[in-house]
Amino acid sequence: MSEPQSPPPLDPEMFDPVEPADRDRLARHLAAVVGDAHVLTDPALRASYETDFTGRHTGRSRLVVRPADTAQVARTLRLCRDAGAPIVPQGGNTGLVGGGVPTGAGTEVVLSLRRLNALGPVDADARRVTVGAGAALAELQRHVRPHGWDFGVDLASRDSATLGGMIATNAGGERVVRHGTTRANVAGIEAVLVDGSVLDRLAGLPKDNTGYDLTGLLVGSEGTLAVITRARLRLVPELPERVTALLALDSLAAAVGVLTALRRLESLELAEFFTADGLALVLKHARLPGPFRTAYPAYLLVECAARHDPAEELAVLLEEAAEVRDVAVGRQASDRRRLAAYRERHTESVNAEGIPLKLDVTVPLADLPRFVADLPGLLAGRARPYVFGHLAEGNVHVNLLDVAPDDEEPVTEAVLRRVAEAGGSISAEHGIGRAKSRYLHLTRSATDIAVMRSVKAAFDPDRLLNPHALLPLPWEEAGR
Ligand code: 2HG
Ligand code: ZN
Repeated sequence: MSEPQSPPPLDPEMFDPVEPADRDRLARHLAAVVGDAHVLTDPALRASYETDFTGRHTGRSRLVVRPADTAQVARTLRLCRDAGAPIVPQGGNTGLVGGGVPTGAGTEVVLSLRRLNALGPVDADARRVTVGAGAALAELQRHVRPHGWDFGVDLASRDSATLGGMIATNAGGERVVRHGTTRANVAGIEAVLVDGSVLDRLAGLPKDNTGYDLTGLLVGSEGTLAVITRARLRLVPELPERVTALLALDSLAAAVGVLTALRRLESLELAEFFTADGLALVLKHARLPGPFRTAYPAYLLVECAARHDPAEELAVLLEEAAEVRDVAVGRQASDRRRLAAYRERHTESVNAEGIPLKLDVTVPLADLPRFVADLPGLLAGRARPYVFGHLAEGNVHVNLLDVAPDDEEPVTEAVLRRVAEAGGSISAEHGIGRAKSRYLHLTRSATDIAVMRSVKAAFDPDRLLNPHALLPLPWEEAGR
């Protein structure tokens, strides 16, 4: 095996430098398909597509193209493939692992799906709705809720996160405890392959045993296999009666204990944890009043939803839970939103302190309190940690501030190795993107990765679709 090398800024073998004449030719051809206004070559216009929400993952694209429909996406892909131009598909640009932004090479075309935002009629008979990849989650919620239906996945970034991006990353979010991840809520997909052909699995029949599940394969494929253009989504009944409670606890172990009891409630829809440090940061940056008179080491935000008011069953259960030190309850929508804000505003509050190193991981639930307690030792003063997340799935969002550039890799490796040793996953819900591809081997076996490589080669033999995301690059493998 060759000696470990440090990653070069761009892979010289993969991409030829782009001659200005070629750059112009591709832009001109694309403009003929999508219109001049939707091919962005000016650096100022491209900028917001080239940096992620945290500012950590940033790059430079060859151009940004914004097709309006599936046919335009198909023609765009064909033109890019003929020009040998790598493509980075992008939705609402709310990803946190650099999977939707270009590298620094200036060779990639950012393919924004945001204009594919049509929402089809709510099909109550089938409990389905067909949506464009570029529709934002909040737009879908506003579309289906008046009809008495809801989408089973919800996220703090609902106003910007697009459904195509959520599908491409198999987003999880806050309601997985009840409805599963995005994968469980997608019935069918339409996607464009790198050669411009359209893969139509949109029917999403409830029963259809005709071979490989191509829809399931594309969910979570992070734009590396095809470009998702439309999806047929499952709907769940919109439940009118809701109660939210913020529980104050002495420890995360106590939070796990209370969750075990809460899981007996069919109405349980949300179980989110955070700690005293994170709450202090939220109070500071979001300028919110504290939820309790004193601070507690750990907090659990729970929500129950049902046809009939679930407040009583939640209250009975909480009265029996000796671990609960204090409770704040919200029944009205405004009170429930106020309580949820203590958890949902963590991301922006961490961002307000600096550019975080984000490690979204799963650890087996029983190990979660010990994992969090071990973090300071693992970090050895190299970072200021904030942890919060989705307790029921053991999903911890490890947010690290003040990490020196030289410490980023050793710190990431130390945390992810600890996760792997615990039998967890190095990505719970944000995906692998560019940030974690070199660590994929920690929780996926060599056989897994070989199969994934074969799948990638079958869909995208020239490695043009999101080439820096998900699968480790050759130099990353050589460096192990
Ligand atoms: C959340 O659960 C998101 O709020 C973002 O997944 C997590 O900011 C993060 O690390
Ligand atoms: Zn999350």
